[in-house]
Amino acid sequence: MEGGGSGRRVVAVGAGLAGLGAARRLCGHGSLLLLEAAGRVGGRVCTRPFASGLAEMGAHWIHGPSPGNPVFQLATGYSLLGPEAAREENQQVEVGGHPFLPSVTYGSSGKALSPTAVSEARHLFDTLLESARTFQGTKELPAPSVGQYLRGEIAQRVPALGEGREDARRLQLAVLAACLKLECCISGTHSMDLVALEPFGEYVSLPGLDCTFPGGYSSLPDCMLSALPEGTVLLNKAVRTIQWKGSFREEGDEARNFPVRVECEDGDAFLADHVIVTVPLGFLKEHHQDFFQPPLPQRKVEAIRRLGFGTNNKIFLEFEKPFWDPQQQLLEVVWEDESPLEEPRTDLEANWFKKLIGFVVLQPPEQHGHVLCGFIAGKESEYMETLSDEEVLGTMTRLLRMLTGNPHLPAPRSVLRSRWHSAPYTRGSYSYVAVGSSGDDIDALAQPLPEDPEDPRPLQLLFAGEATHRTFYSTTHGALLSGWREAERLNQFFQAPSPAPRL
Ligand code: 6YU
Repeated sequence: MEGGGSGRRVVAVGAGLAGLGAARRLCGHGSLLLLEAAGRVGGRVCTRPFASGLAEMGAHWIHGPSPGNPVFQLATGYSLLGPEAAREENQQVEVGGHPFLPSVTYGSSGKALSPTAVSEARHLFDTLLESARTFQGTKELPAPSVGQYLRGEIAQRVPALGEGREDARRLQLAVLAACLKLECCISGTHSMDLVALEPFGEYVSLPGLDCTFPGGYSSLPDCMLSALPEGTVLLNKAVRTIQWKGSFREEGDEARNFPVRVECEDGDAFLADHVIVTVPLGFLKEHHQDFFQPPLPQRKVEAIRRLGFGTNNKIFLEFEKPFWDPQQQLLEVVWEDESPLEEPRTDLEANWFKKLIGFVVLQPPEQHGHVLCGFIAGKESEYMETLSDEEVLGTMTRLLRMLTGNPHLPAPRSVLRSRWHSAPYTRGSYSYVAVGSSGDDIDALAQPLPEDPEDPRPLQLLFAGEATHRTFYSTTHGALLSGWREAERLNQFFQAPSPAPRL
């Protein structure tokens, strides 16, 4: 191999957007191998055929498709986006992470709710949520978590809700409870009471009207894979352990020794100078003690433990015919007897489906058929993963019959759902900054090892993945940027003049 870093061996673990992005930027420097546990690339970007179209089991939208978003730029470069996404007006829209979709809100009593009442409560929620983003650097916080802060603010406003009318007030509270569930899906958490208030504003929303990939989100990792030299990625190669700070020699080559040895579950082993670890935080939480030998330093372990990693799943339902109006793109659900000021129900078996926030209508129907995509977060979502397809389909049918007030509503033709919590190499959906953690933990997670800058064998372990990006965590663009960041770190190291040998 030619160029800086010549002869250096780099192994990346995980072929999601972080791993693929890193690999692309490292091409041409030394030898590079990307090891992926699954039989496909993309990780939490995963498109599957469903009905007459496609279903996104993981990432759905490009959040903030605008020139500052590298996923948007890359997808545009590969011509993967539709004409709408390319329109400049759409790239300038500020949606603050909540794109507007024409919607109908079903109440649990089987009637569509008044749009005015719903939007009044939503407007209040959005205002409070905006204020929850203003506490960065504040020492005296009104509450430790976003959920507690929001509920405190809502409690203060109860007398004014619904202009003093009891039934109107109840409805406002019920819509606010539904808003909290939506926020759980967005943050990928069981409860907003788990999400830290002080750093909440550190997450950055980019401008742009969220868009999807007409040919599926997986078209992006597939293009990224094609751009790599053949043989760079090894699929079905789950890594069992990463030994670092070692001195490993290859048979027949006594002259060289490598500080890192990556051992796979199938017994294969690879020696390397540098390993970029991009496995999800959920996997690290479960396996870090045995995955790294010697174990990670305490600061890194604390960051892994403290940062949050929750579950957000999707339930796709295919219908013979739509029961919704053609212009409706979002069917929301409000449980009219709920309030954010009351303790949530804990009996998962009886109540899991009440955490579902509603359904996005997949567009356009000519491509997808008549498909709804439901979103559900938290422990209820993890419970849903334990049920059979028949049980989920049966529960969804009963729920929709209740919401529409139509006991004869035909059952969906088929169902498909994600199960991110059970996925052994993911163990959840995405990261959030949990109570007790902060953006400093994200930086600590991203810190390469060994920590000592004077170590003669630096950058043995580098860390990328969405959970290592301080302002774009939980997104595809955060993942991609983190991969580029670590590749750049190595490229700079390769280009730097070698230090004089220490005497
Ligand atoms: C986005 C969106 N989106 C919905 C759902 C999910 C996610 N995201 P990867 O996991 O991809 O790769 C790691 C690889 O490592 C993987 O292939 C493993 O198999 C492999 N591996 C693990 N262990 C291994 C081992 N031992 N050996 C070898 N290999 C191993 N993001 O931009 N738009 O609409 C959504 C959504 C259901 C599950 C999403 C979305 C998140 C992204 O999918 C995710 O961040 C990246 O794909 C991760 O890439 P990676 O490379 O890091 O890991 C204030 C505040 C709020 C904060 N949140 C607001 C933003 C909301 C996020 N949006 C979510 C919404 C949806 C619907």
